[in-house]
Amino acid sequence: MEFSKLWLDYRKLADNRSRVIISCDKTLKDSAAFEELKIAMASMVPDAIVLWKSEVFDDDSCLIVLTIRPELSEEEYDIAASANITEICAGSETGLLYGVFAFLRKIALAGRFISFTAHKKPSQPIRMLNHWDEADGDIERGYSGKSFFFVNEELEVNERTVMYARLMASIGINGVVINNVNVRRKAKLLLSIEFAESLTNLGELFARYGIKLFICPDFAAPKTICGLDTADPLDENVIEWWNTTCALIFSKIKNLGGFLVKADSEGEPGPMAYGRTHADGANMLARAVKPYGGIVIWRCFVYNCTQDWRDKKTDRACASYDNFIGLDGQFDDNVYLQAKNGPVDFQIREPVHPLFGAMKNTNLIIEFQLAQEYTGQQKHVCWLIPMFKEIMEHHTRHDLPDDRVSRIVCGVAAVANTGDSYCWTGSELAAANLYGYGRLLFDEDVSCTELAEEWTRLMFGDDEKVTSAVKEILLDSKQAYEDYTVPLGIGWMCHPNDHYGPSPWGYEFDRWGTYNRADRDAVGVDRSASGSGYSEQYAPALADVYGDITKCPDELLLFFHRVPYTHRLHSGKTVIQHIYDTHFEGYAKAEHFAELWHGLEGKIDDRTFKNGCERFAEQLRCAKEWRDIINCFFHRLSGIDDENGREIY
Ligand code: BDP
Repeated sequence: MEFSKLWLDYRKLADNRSRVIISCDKTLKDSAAFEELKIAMASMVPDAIVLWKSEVFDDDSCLIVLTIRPELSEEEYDIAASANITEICAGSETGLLYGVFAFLRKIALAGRFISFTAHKKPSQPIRMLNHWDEADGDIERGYSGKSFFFVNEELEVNERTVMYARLMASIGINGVVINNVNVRRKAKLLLSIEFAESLTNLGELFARYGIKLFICPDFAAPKTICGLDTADPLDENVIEWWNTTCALIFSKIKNLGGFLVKADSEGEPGPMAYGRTHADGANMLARAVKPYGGIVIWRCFVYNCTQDWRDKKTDRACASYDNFIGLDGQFDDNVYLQAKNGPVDFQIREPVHPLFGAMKNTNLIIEFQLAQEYTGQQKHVCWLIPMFKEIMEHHTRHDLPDDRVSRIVCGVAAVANTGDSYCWTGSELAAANLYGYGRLLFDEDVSCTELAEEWTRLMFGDDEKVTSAVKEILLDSKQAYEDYTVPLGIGWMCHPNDHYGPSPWGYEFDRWGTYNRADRDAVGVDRSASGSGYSEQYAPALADVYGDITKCPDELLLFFHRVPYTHRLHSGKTVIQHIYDTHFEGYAKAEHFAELWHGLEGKIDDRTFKNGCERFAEQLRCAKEWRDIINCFFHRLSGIDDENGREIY
């Protein structure tokens, strides 16, 4: 089984020692924190012997003291380091592990043992990854190979899952959902005795690394597993079945955190089939898991996916809010509603989901997508962290002293981008998304530039040319992708089904409710008060900005308004000229990225270099296709030429 260690490939430090002494209470000798230090020291100071406590301490020794301090909270750590003595204190073994990873990161970046202090506790309490893995090994929207959790229909615990747990703990992930929200085929049996043992083993591994295990159960399990003729959440037999099942699985799988549920959405079963509400469904499950400290995360991605494109009054963007706003305050305290970052579906540009500014009495989690379904499928480099940061810092105008999304949510989840590919994420550069995501949730103050630099150096070492090229690529990649793909927030100009490459009419006459409404006169969807009314779902101060064509930010103009091609943006350009310019510019940026990458030959390992070359070649091919098809589409519809006389094919 071959796989890369990504950012945990500890390199040799510049200063060697003959002894590394790890001093800690005997009970911590078996902890993951202690083990990680041993693994790291063996590579970073290969000539040293690593000892547990020791009487001998001289100039050539390095002492690392690990202490649990009950006055610190569980995930909080405190580090005081000098070149020879480091003390890491934390509130629990998990906190110690986070402290150890922070210490290792710092010395790896410095290349030697250094003096520093650090005191941190995570910015977000719930920091989750949602895997969309199927029990048969496929991954929905997976661009990194097959599942490494499910191999030959069995749930694995092996070297790879151990490495996975280390990687996740190193970036502070504390909850992992291992199976797809669409619960298909054999995954329906995850609640049955068949999987109990392997779930227990995986749960134990995760627990060692501070990660709670979650599964997506089949909401219809009382029918599919038990053979009842209903899954009605208010039916006594159904309630009884869930209570008994939860008693069983939680007693076996000690580290089970609870369930993630996609209900009444895109064909998944849910309470509405029985005339019940989402609150009825979520609360019934929440009560079944409550005695074991479990939680239920219930997704808000609910809309009519059989819409009629001729019906201009129905707007998919409105659906998620409309389905849930009336239920505010009706959910039990161990229910969390998980809403996607935008109202539609992980497009490169969407406004922030209106529920974050509106639901006042409900626990909320925001969901991002690391798997680059709509953002280049890990063939295009698209570093999403600047976008995540911007969304977390967005002011909802909720009537709270601090109205930012980061203060409103109780946690964050992201659809994972991993698989069994050698480098975990298909492309090495896509691993920067995974890394940046975890680090940002743990420490919201870290800047994107710092993160890009940190990740690049941990992955590729200290060559300045490599650092500066990779950093530049990462930091500019999201804007480039937005520029050569879909303009001004309109979204959905990709191929139906696989969601890759341009197809401007692809979704236009389809049932999914994802329209651009482009014709010869105008483009965009009117979502103002006089249109679909979507803009009114925001707090008044924001509704006023989004709903008013003169105030709406340029980058969201076509999401909120339908305008003629000659409409002038705040930037001073017309919509049509903006489309042409950004498409040419975006492609030129992609060309520049490829050149930068090619300049790194011999400076990064061959395998990574070649993988990058192949992917940049595909990014260029596809970016050109986007540029030409989108420009040509709007050129033909509008009949307006490019002011700069460039040829539009
Ligand atoms: C969409 C994906 C689909 C997922 C769905 C979801 O295309 O495969 O099942 O989201 O989030 O983006 O449930």
